[in-house]
Amino acid sequence: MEEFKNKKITIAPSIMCADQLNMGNSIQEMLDAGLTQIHYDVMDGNYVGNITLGFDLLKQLNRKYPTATTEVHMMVENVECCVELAIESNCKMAAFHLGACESPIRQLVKIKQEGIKAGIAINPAESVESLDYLKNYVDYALIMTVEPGFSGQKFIDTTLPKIKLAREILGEDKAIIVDGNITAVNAVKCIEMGADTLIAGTSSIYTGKGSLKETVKIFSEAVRQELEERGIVHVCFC
Ligand code: S6P
Ligand code: MG
Repeated sequence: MEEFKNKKITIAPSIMCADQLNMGNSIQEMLDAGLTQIHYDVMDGNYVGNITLGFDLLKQLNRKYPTATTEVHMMVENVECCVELAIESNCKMAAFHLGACESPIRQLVKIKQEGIKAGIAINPAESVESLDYLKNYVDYALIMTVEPGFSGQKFIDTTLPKIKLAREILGEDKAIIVDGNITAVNAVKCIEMGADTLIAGTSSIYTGKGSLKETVKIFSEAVRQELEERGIVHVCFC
């Protein structure tokens, strides 16, 4: 369990699960709760059967909240076009789906050239082996633990060994984000496999019970306790 000592775990709130009618307040609430990495889902209605947040709003958020590490998750068919828009929005991290892109290396290079961290998103039914060919170009992998498109889905257990393999391929320095039904129990399973960033949605901090500060505290304590029960101590949350 030594390998987990002082390991940093990031909790990143999924903004599509926050109060979208009061977006400014929602962001401020996240920052006040100590959460600085903000997961921003862009869905185009083609790659997935849902339409969510767009780049104009992202640009405004980045202008108004420059301290937020906006991490955009593009579930879109036209990756090339959206990479341009992500760059223009001034986001800090940007990931697209490998299965949607014909020129992943070119797109990753383009993102990184702008000083933005570049990520590859991988669906539950896709393999992570391709990361071996991309590892020199990516800063992080975004492993979907549900199929993309909607919040409130059920965790797919067969994604767990993929997280382990992704960690082996990427080494210790790159981030591995897990996205979808990250309850405290599922979070711990993912951390044990090598994940370090938890996307927090309706399963954890947007439960409607209490303030965000309170739900974040409850969630991080629950994860800490689950980890301790497995002998993993001294993990820090940021
Ligand atoms: C889903 C999207 C996710 C969700 C998040 C919601 O396609 O990419 O980021 O917002 O998974 O969390 P939860 O806890 O409702 O599954
Ligand atoms: Mg997402």
